[in-house]
Amino acid sequence: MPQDPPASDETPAATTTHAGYVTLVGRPNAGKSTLLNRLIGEHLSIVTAKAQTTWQRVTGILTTGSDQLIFLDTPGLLEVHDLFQRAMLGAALQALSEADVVLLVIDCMRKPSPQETARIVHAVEEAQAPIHVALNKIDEADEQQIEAWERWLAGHVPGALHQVSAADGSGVDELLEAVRSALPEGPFLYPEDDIASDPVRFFVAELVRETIFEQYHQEIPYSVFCQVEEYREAQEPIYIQMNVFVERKSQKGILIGKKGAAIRALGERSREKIEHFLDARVYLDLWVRPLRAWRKNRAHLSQLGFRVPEDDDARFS
Ligand SMILES: Nc1nc2c(ncn2[C@@H]2O[C@H](COP(=O)(O)OP(=O)(O)OP(=O)(O)O)[C@@H](O)[C@H]2O)c(=O)[nH]1
Ligand SMILES: [Mg+2]
Repeated sequence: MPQDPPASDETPAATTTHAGYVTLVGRPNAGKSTLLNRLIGEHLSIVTAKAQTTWQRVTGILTTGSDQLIFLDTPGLLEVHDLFQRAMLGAALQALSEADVVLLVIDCMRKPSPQETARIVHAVEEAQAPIHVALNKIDEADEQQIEAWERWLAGHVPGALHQVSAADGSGVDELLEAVRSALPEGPFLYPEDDIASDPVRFFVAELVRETIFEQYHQEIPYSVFCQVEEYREAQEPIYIQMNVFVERKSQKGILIGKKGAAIRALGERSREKIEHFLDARVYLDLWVRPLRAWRKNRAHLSQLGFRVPEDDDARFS
């Protein structure tokens, strides 16, 4: 007759957990934010067809079983032409320095030209962590384009390659498994149910900025910064007053449009997105305010929450 195992007063061994920062870096428009959203399963980081959409780090957290992956979406690795772009590049390089795993995202549709690859080489040199490469947009790229990148990467980037489409999800599960297995051992850094660490105000302002990228053209999306001024949650609908800062007075007129039509459309579309995100009714009050040449002004940038690296730091030039 089988015997019961002897009773033991030893506590069962605790499960070993793995946790770490996975930093998504790459050129502007490579699909980093789309990939972050795909990995997390939520529209956390704003996505548009225009380059330089992401301006600050966005954290997305995925806890599965005994693993916690903290993804850091970053601004694109760009050529710097003003103080604000120094802050953007600084944010990307800072997140890169904090990585336990680097996830380099490549847009296969573009050629691996010297202009395209210079910043990537630089980032790879800075990286202190294992690198995984997501060759993105394979839903649209052809074999030749993918092979051109595979050849270039083989000579320049010491990391495993994964062909993915952040847009339709193909290859993303395999990529996730590979990144998971590269995580260091350690305790969870966030509660298991958390998917984000940024405040709700940040996401709300980002949704307005995303809509500005969709509805306006030329320099306008790049001249506008949104910041929540007031957020009254106890009210029904939730009252949100948002400052929409423009660089020049003349841009105020463009933003508002003929008889206010443009800003009304912006307000309506943004409100719909915010209501979907919060799952609550919202009254959105947009205030367009000039903040002269904020992209070039250290004090304004600091007031808006951006950190500009010091002038003498060659990595940011
Ligand atoms: N066809 C295709 N398009 C994609 C894919 N991933 C992203 N895109 C598109 O590429 C564009 C840029 O995507 P984003 O996710 O905003 O790119 P990003 O790297 O975050 O860009 P920045 O924030 O500007 O650095 C958008 O129009 C996306 O819809 C993909 O796998 N396939
Ligand atoms: Mg982005």
